[in-house]
Amino acid sequence: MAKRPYIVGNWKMHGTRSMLSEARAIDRAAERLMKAEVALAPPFTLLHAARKEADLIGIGAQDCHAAEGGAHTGDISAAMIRDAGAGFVILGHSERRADHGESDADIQAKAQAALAAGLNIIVCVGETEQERDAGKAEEIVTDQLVGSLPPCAESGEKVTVAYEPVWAIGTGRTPTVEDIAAMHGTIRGKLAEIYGDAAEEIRILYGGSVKPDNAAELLAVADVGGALVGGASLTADSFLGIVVAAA
Ligand code: G2H
Repeated sequence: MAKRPYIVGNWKMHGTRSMLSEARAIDRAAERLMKAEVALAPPFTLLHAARKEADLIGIGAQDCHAAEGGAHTGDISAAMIRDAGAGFVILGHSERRADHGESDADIQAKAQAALAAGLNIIVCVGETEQERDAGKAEEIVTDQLVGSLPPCAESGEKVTVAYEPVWAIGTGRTPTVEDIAAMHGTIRGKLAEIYGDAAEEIRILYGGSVKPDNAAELLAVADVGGALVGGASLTADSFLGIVVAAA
């Protein structure tokens, strides 16, 4: 059965309490835009308040630690995220891979911890511009999938993959629709190898400079099951422009 498109806003390191009004406006509109499944990933500091402000849309975090608890100053566990009222976590975003040196193995350990804590996961993969120019995009992405995804998932429903070419993030540049279709097809094939039939339930999002004016075209590409949106998710107006394009 075809699933609703999944539109996820990643606020990154943006947002103080004054931005909760945007979450509230998105939540209110989501009620009449039920053709899409809508979610926001604010910073940790806003998770609990965002959950209270917005009770229709999904609320998730942008990272978690792999351990259940312990001496990890400054880190947040999957159970803490769940306790704050969130239902999912984004893992392996390229900014975490680059800024924090996260390896595929680190991300896989976090993915397993998140699932064990009852969170759904969105695992990000994507090649750099140099890797694409060298003709290695598919190899890099499939290696990231094998290395980062939990080897077993009780249900594909709990796992989402986001394809985010690094060179398209926050740059205003996007791949051609043909390139996105080809990569999503490759990802779908690899997911089937990893998970068998359960792979069919896994949505593959596209991320990287999704805006209200290109969303309809990007979301119409074969096997694009939604979008992971950064800059354009920071105001309700612009994010809802993308949600409307999806619905
Ligand atoms: C990619 C995306 C959100 P932006 O990082 O994950 O950000 O839409 O700003 O390119």
